[in-house]
Amino acid sequence: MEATATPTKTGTERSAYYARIGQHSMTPLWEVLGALVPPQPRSPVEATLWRYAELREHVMEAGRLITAEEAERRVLILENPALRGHSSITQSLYAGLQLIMPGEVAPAHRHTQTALRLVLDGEGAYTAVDGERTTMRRGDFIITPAWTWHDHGNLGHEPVVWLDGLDIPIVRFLDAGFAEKSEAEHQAVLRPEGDALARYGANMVPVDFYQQPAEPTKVFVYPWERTIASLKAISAGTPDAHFGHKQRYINPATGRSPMPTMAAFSQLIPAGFETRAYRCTDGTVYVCLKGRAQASVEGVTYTLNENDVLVVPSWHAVQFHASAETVLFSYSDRPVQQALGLWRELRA
Ligand code: GTQ
Repeated sequence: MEATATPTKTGTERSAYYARIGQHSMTPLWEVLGALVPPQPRSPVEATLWRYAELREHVMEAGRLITAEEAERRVLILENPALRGHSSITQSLYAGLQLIMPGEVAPAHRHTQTALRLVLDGEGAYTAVDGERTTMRRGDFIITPAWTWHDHGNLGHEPVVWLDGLDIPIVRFLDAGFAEKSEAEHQAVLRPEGDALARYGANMVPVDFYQQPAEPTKVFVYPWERTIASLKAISAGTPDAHFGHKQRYINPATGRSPMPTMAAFSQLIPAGFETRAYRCTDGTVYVCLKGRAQASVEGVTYTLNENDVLVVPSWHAVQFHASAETVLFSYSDRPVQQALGLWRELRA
């Protein structure tokens, strides 16, 4: 029996053919199949460390170049070296350092992108979300859910810097971005500070409150003092081999991630402890809040000091070795991957 036809056309013939079908906006799958359907993730994202001690002066210089009002948001984007021009730290996530000087206001606006803030440097700023202000203290993890009005201000005497984490690339990918500016520079204060945390964040909710699973959290601030108290108490026990002592932030009303598009975590790694190699499909942005650690990403070592930012791409093996007791905050697109049945992890 004769085998099925096995054309052996030359490269020239094929190229001419590709050019002809290109005229019809077609292209051959066989040239790209391996890249389209890889045996495992091959992220173009580069593992990268941003050292706050080196960045701080540049962030402060932005404070002399442009006002918060002019800029609307005075932010230096942390752009992955492999994704320059895309305003992305991973394919799905955005990160930036926002600066607000004493007396300044970053005017009220809202958008369909969700934001998280992690306060890094300085005291006296507040952020307001839908009528409630919260004072920003170092290590506080604060959320601006999609389509909520928000403005930031600095009532203190020092420059204040925080990390912004947004799902900008996800919303851009879906072409689902809407935004509007408020007429008012800052929104009216409708509730006293601490109201949301008291109503929704004390293991209770209002008696007639039942939240839909996809709705964002009403608790929009996760104070550092609570995070560190929890981690410290837990650290009396045995650390997990891959994480040390790692907790996942939740919306207390649903048990789900506080934001539908981004997960956030805090972990304490005891002094001298080394975590075992771990991979997951959610590329993750880590921020060192306390201590000092060596991170090894696919065998390349990075030293993390306070306020340093490290991005670990999807499916890259990561290990941490804490020189001193270390606390890491991190965020990723895990809830998106889990909702789509895509998320995987591998523990060595
Ligand atoms: O604070 O509203 O870093 O809208 C990027 C876009 C911060 C904000 C960013 C934003 C904001």
